[in-house]
This record gives sequence, C-alpha cells and structure tokens, in this order.
Amino acid sequence: MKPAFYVTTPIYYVNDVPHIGHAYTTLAADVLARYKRLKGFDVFFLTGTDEHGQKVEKAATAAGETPLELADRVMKRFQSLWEKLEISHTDFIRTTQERHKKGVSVLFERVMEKGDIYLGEYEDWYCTPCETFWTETQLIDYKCPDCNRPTEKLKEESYFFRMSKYQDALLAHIEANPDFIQPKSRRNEIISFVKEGLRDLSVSRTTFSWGIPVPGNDKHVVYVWFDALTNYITALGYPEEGGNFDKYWPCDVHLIGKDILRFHTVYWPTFLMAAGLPIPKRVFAHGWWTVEGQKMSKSLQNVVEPNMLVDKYGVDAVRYFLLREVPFGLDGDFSHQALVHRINSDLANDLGNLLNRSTAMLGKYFGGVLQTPGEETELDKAYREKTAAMIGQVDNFIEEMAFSRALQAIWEVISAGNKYIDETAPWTLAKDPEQRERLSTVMYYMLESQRVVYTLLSAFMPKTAQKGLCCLGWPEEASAEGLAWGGLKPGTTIAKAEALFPRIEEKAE
Ligand code: ME8
Repeated sequence: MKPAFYVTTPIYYVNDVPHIGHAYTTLAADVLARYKRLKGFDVFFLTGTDEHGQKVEKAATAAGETPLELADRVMKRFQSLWEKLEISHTDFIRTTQERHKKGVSVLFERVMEKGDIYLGEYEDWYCTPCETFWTETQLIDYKCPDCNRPTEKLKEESYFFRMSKYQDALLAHIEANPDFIQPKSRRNEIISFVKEGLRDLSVSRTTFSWGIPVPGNDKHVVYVWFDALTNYITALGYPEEGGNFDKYWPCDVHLIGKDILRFHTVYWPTFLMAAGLPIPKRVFAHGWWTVEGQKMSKSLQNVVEPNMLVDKYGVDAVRYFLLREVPFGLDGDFSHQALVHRINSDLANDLGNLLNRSTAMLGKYFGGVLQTPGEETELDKAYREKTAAMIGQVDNFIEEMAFSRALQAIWEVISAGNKYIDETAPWTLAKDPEQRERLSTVMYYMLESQRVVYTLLSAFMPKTAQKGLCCLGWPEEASAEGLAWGGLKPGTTIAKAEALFPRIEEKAE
C-alpha cells in the first residue's frame, strides 16, 4: 500500500481572472504532488474555485450576469490555465457543487448542535473586498487594515462561532507542533495574534443571499470563509466516513499565500476542533509577487497573464522561473528581463547545452552507441557522488518547501557536468586510440548523471524532463527506481539532442 499524501491550493475567487499569483501557488503544489508521486506516494492534489459571497455577487451584477453564470465562465479560465501549465490535480472543487454545499451544511449543523454556534447580533465595520469585519480600533482612518479600502458599519443578526473557547487549545496545538505553521516568521505572527485574544466569529450573513443557506434558517447564508475552508474536506467526501476522507485527512499541507494565513491557521483549525475533526498537519504561506516593483492590480494594468507568458516563453520556462527566482516564503518581483535571463543562462546555456554537447560527442566518437564504462577515476567518482548527493538534498529541500534551493542543488550537478567535460576533455581522449575505454567511461558518466538530473526535474518541468529522458534512451516515465546510478544500458543508441531551450535575444525584451 502506498502512503497517502494530500496537498491543496487555495480555491480561487471567481471575481478575478487568473494571474501569476494564482499560477504560483498552484505550480508549487503541482511540483510537490509530482515529486511525491515520483517517490511512491498516493497523492491527492486538490484545487478549485471559491464561488460564493458578496464579492462574487457584486462582480456578477457589474457584469450583468447571475453569480453562477460568472462562476461558470471564470472557473473555465482557471481550468484551462491549469491544463496549459500541466497541473496534475486529482480533483477540482467548486463551492457551488452539491457535494460541497451538503458538506458545509453538515459541518455547520454539527458545530451548532455542540453549542459552539449561537445566534446573536453583530455590529462592526465591514470590508467588502476582504469579506472581513473589523473592530473600530483595528481600522486605520476608518479603512481596512489589510487592503486600505473604505469600510462600512453593518448591523445584522448573525450566527457566531465560539472561537474564543478554542484559544488555549489552538495555542497549545501551535506550540506543540512547530511545523504546523510555516515559515517560522508566519508562525510567530499567528502566535502573537492568538495571544492577543480570539473573539467569537460571525459565521453568517443576512445582507446578501449568494451563499449556502444556514441549516434551519434560510434568512442567513453561511459566511464565505466557513464555506470556502470546508472545501478541503468536502472534496474528500465529508461527511461520508471511509473512502477518501479517511485515507487523506488530515491534510499533509495547505499551500497558501500569506494574505490568507489567519483564515487557515486560526479559523480553520478551530472550526475543525469544534467539529471533533483532526487538524491539517501543515500550512505553508508563501510570499507575494509584485510586478516590476509594483503591486499587481487591475487599475495599474500590470497584471501578468500566465497564458501570455506560456505562449511567449513555453510552459517549462515559466514553471522553472517562478519556482527558481524567489525563495518560497519570501516576496518576489516579476520582470520579463529576469525571466529571459534565466532562460538564457540556466536553461539554454547550462541545461540544454550540456545535453546537446554530450549527445553530440557520443555521436561523433561512438556513432551514438553508449559503451560499457571502464574503471572509475577519482574525478568520475566525485561526479557520481555529487549526483547521488543531489537526490538527498533535493528531498530535504522539497520537504522544507525550499523549491528554489532544490533547483539550485540540481543546477550544481549540471554545472559539475559541464566542468567534468572540460576537465576530462573528451576531444583530446578521442585522438588517442589507447584511450577508447577512458572515453567510454567519460561518455557514460556524463550521460548517466543527466539521466538522474532529468528524473528529478520531472517534478518541475515535466515536458522537458520527458524530452531529456527520451533523448538519453530512457523511454520510461521518471520513477524513484530511476534515481539509482547505472540505469543507462550500454549498447543503447542515443541521438544528438536538439536545443531544448533556444536562446532569446535579451535586448528585444
Ligand atoms: O483568497 N503573489 O482567493 P483569491 C502570490 N478564495 N500569490 C498570490 C498573489 C500574488 N500577488 N495573488 C494571489 C482567496 N495569490 C480565497 C481563498 S481558500 C479556502 C479560499 C495567490 O482568488 C495566493 O495563493 O484571492 C493567495 O493566497 C491566493 O492566490 C488568493 O486567491
């Protein structure tokens, strides 16, 4: 039986079209999912769309559509982008689906039956874009402290969740599980927030109707965050026992942006505690992308559209760039110039060139037929050991969600490959008939190390990895077994590789 692994992305609002921020989280989740599959895990990878709430209702009105028409239209844009980016999700959940609505009602009812949801009255300052209530003291000049937009005072009958009751239990959980909230800076932020005291949380609305009705009182709709967070279990079939829910819950990691950390590490775990359900093992909040130094926004017209990037640079270049450029967890800045630079230096020069020159040499010296390697020298040994060490390093880095460091570790072996060629100088060996065996060994090490490199790269750049492996006479899919040294069989014919990544003129950008 394969061990289970469950990874999720946020479910994205349908009032906005997908941009690189959404692509980023989803790509990271995809790399993790592909990597875990490679390592033999049974992976459930969930993404989807968040379709209820006032924000969506307002956007639909503005577009002259019903909320569901808007959701149907925008949801397809997310799905087609995921296809284009080669996202390998297991399921795509929409909060308007019956399976989800049923699960949310049951969860709400169960918490209510327990006495942890009660009817009260609410009066506070509401930020519509953030769907969040604030106390007067939290406001900055009567504006939302998160987004700096105006808030309005709302009074309504509301159901409340007794979040205050779970303050100590949550704090104890965070303290007992140092990996629950990552990175560490985010964990500290949440610890301080919880220590300041948790208020009961309003979990229903009466001022609009686009949502899931509160069980037994359809004047109210369930608060959009109670609704949305529950997707992580309704997609597994909750409330049904057995099946996927038992297999995959609690989740191994919720990947999110830092903007929605509090919802995932305060609200969500306390809802689950109240329902008597296990808490996710880990929540990892990555950093924020700006564009050429500025916040991405519709009004600045600087939103980077991932479809356009893929059309222009290719899917794997985009996948590589987003995960390589910025340490996961830190903020990053997008620029075409940086992307083109990465393509030219890392992909065309280092990676592509190594494959190209090594397969060309095999063609020239041995008619493209891989020879049995001879005795191993110190130089060969160092190169083989560096290749083997990379496997463990990548594993550790991916475990820490340090995707850019994992790629760096892979690139160190690629650079070592280029250096190995320079040091062994196959062109000199080729001139000496006495050195045929030595030349065979060099060729074998050069190509075999790359086979291991492409096997690991399959998590990051699936198409390129497949091309590379195929080129190296390895027609099988990348697998954990393929990480062992010695996979390439002498006698295999290896043709000269085409350029994997053509260079891009930097000036033109
Ligand atoms: O918050 N940089 O949906 P959302 C990096 N529906 N990541 C970014 C980003 C940026 N500039 N912009 C967006 C919601 N993201 C809720 C979630 S989950 C139960 C409900 C990514 O459409 C990042 O993952 O506003 C962020 O957390 C998410 O998109 C917000 O997506």
